Amino acid sequence: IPPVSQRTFSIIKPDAVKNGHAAAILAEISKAGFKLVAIKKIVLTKEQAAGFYYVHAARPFFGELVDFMSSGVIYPMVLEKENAIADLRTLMGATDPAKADEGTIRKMFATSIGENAIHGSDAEETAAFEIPYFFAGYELK
Ligand code: DGI
Repeated sequence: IPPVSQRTFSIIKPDAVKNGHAAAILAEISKAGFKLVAIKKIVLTKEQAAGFYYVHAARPFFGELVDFMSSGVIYPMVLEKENAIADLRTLMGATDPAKADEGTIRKMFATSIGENAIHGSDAEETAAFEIPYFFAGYELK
């Protein structure tokens, strides 16, 4: 039975870019067996960041999250491998870097619970919203 490949969506967040960790994070992702399907470099407006994180709109940290995600350059990307969604979550580590396992991207590169270096889709439905939020079909060959 051939492996079934799956796509997930990820972002290298502004703290990681500012701290010079973008290339090292891409290297960890590559080492873990992900194919880089698409990547771009952008700065989000507050409106674009709020739209991306609309599921968190009622949370007390929403304002901080939107300000942070629109505070600088990010690298949105689409990654592909077998079991990509769950495997990227494992590679990322816990939301709070203080609770993240050794060897995870957040343990190595995150700043705090709010500024935690990397985003990864948490389910197939989430990836199905997040990928087209940032990429058109012609960018996903
Ligand atoms: O899927 P995750 O990114 O691991 O975590 P999540 O979906 O629960 O939350 C989305 C983002 O919101 C998270 O990466 C950082 C931010 N966040 C979550 N909990 C807190 C938070 N930010 C602050 N300042 N405080 C929190 O408790």
